[in-house]
Amino acid sequence: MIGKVRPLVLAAALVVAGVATAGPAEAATTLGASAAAKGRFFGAAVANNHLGEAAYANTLDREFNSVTPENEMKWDATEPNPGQFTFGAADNIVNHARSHGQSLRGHTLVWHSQLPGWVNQISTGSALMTAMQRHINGVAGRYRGQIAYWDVVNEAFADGTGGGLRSSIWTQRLGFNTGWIEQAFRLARTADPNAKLCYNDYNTDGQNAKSNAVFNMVRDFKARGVPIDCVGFQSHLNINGVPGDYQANLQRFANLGVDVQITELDIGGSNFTTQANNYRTVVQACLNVSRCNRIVTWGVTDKYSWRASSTPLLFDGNFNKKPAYNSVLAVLNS
Ligand code: G2I
Repeated sequence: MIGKVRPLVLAAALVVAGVATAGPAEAATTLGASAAAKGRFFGAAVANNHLGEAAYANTLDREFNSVTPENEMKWDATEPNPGQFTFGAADNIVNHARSHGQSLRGHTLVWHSQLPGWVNQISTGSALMTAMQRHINGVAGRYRGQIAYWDVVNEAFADGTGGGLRSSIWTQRLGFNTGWIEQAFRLARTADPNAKLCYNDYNTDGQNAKSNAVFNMVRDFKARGVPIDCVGFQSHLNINGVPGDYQANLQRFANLGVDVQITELDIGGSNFTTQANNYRTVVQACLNVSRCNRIVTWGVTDKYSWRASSTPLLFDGNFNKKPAYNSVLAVLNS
């Protein structure tokens, strides 16, 4: 009798002491819980207009412990007219996440896309800088203390072999150097001192001219004390597409002293077995890099993916778990 009671008493004591007692035999059964057991978050991009759909919200809240608003915190959504902020949709996602204990990634403060027309019409660098300051103060200030990681600047670098910044309103008015990016990070730190600040981009998932250019910027920022804490790797991948040096690339950024995160993961593919293997590779790479502390898929279900026709996510259009879901859960529990 006593022999049967003792383990329970011991387990209870460990729980009170805050010691995890789950062993391999009690592997967690959701992405978020399994990632948490590895000291990570597993998240999804969320669209406010789907939160009212029970299957969508139930899947989100059961499986994911991190939320990124897919569009609702972007400039066109939050400041459609100069100095007039609209936060209804973003607030709704933030409230949903907070009430379900989900950590938030803010996306995104400064980007060349999804800008309201008035920003694209700003004709001088000083006016654009003033607008950027007001915008960062307005949006990052609104959610001060509630955002774990902000994508401060998104997709500033050009594709191809040049290794330079992309031509956009930002570079056209403020120059083809990283000074305005630096300024955005400094403003974001002031607006929300407790948020970790990220640079986020795509086609940076292996070592190439673009990721090298980002690497050089981050190294420079760290050397000069510019407040950058994290680099986001979007990882919009295809069926053939996990670069062989994916993990090594994450690791070289981590070695600069920043967190690294997979921020917009989706892997296109109609062959679900190949897709599952590619997902496994990405998640295992992240787990192998101690500073890779969050993985976010760019959506919950194939049904609402920005590239739905390539069925790139972990849940199908009926919210059923796909083979890729099972491979991800298995790696997280391994
Ligand atoms: O393009 C995929 C992602 C690449 N990295 C940055 C992300 O912010 C970006 O997300 C996508 C959203 O998933 C789409 O939902 O960004 C697109 C716009 O660049 C979003 O598409 C837009 C449509 O183009 C608009 O017509 C629509 O009004 O979504 C808007 C809101 O539903």
